[in-house]
Amino acid sequence: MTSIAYLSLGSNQGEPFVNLKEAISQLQRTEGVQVTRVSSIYETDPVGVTEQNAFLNLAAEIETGKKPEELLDLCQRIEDKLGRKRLVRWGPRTIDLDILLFNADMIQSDRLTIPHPRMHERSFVLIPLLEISPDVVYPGLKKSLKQQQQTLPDQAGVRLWKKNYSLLLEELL
Ligand code: GSY
Repeated sequence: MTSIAYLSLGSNQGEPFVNLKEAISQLQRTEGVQVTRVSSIYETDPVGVTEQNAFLNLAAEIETGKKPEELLDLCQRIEDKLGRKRLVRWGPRTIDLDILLFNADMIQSDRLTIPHPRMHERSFVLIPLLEISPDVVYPGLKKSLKQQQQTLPDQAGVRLWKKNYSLLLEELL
């Protein structure tokens, strides 16, 4: 069965643009994964530990035959390959791949909580996500994600970094 999943990618160490590009490319090259949409790239103020470099963030939609835990394994393998060290919680990172949504499933296991438990509080996640899928549904939330995003106080911390640039097509649109 094919599932649709949404991922949030972020980087603020090394060469963030190169890291995002490489992560998308590795997803695309994985059997059983098709990257179907990639948002613009946004420069975003750090959330959590605020004394660190700004991030580059984007959202991606994939179609996959993998199960959620297999997708998590893949995301962690890509993070490891790109040199991510899990040192400081909320701290700087070479690359982060978070699973936001998996179909309209609600999943709670030792390793995985889907929908991502903090995604609806973060403009650096919601702005790119709503760009590629304006009507996407967050199961269990009473309002739309668009309405939710408009209430967030951190919107000014999310700025388009490369307008109309598609990492999926690797070209200007
Ligand atoms: O949760 C992902 C890593 N992360 C980020 C991020 O990707 N972007 C911004 N702006 N702040 C962040 N804080 C953490 S932790």
